[in-house]
Amino acid sequence: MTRLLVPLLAACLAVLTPLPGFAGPEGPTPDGGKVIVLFRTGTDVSQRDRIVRRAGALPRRHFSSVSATAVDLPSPALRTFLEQDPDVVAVIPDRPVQMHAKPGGKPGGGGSIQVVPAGVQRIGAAPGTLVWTGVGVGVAIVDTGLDFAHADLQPLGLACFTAYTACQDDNGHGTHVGGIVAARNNTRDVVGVAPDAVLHAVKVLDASGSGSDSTVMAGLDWVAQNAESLAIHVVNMSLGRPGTLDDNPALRAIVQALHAQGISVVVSAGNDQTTEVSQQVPATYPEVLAVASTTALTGSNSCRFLPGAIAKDTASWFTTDGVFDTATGSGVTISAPGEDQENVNRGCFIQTVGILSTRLGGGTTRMAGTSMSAPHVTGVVALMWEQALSGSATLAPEDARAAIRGRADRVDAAPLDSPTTSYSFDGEREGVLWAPGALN
Ligand SMILES: [Ca+2]
Ligand SMILES: [Ca+2]
Repeated sequence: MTRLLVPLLAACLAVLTPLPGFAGPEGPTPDGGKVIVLFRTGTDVSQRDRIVRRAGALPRRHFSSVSATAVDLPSPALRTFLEQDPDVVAVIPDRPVQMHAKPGGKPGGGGSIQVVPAGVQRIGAAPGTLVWTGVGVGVAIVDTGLDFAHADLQPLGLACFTAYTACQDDNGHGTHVGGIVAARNNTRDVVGVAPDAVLHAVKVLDASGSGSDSTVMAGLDWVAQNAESLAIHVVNMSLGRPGTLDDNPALRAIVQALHAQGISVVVSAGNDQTTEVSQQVPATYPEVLAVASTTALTGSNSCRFLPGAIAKDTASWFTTDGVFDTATGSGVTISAPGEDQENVNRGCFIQTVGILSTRLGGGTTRMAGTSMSAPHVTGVVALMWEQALSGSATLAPEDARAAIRGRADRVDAAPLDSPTTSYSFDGEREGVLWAPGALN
């Protein structure tokens, strides 16, 4: 993964090129035939089904937490029929959603010696340093699934959800994210932030790492219905799309329902450094903990135009950021490692060294992105939950946020400025996630 670096000298100004695979601000175009129909509150499933079919459309999925149904429109004209129904509030596009990571470096291999990843070390969660390990805390990984055969994730929670045909990961992203939260503390591969937490696969993204608002809503619906019986207290969503706070009121409503249930929803801020978190869904929702990316370690530097190496705790060149609004709860809650380090070569390109975690098929691999930042926070929330439960208490999502923000490391100093031309300081140095602080 490379990127042209900032020319600190005007003479070597270089053209910034977007990386393949990182969706631009507009993102993919919605499929016009796939929509989400929002109904008046209280319109039950049989009514919704009847209304959709009467209009000549096909219901794909009825949601439980909200009065909404995902629908296929065989012809665009049918949209008008639906909109005319007095029980229909709105018909909105079922917009595409993407995972927030790309491979960032060579596979890490597998093996007989357990590595403590740099991100886990940076946030103060290396094995043996904390009393809590996530025992008894369920975590929903809303992603591409989990690798049920991975030796370093055993045992996985058996209850799972898929918007496709199986809960098994067929991409690798969900398995990597899951390993950052809870790779086991044993003698192999890696170790996660909360190695004894119970991971549940909620597969809402396909083999290419893509889904849509309706697959995400279906996954969150399943979490809302099953959280109590499965002790799911934290949801990780390392995904999103460009959007606005109110462009899908039904998705927002499900997230609000989870928040009201006392579940912390942790979301990657996004991998588009040209946008703010307020332009990313679901990261912009005030109910979620949006997480931006920093480097865990100081990189190497062979570029003679750069005065020094890119230090640890620097804002990642790709991260979406945006100041936290204490009045609304919108904005980046905290930064956490989304890559090990950024090395700068002689051509002044940045080479991202990704986070080491579990790989689909076994062993380990590296990936980078805010997708990797969010699960560090998810793991810490799982640790905080175990601590709360040990005292017969619970942990309200806003209390989790306050503890994470209030006792972050290097507040007012980090994230350090990225030296890339596309970086602009968002006005707040919220600090880096610090597990020992959050745990008091
Ligand atoms: Ca391990
Ligand atoms: Ca910031």
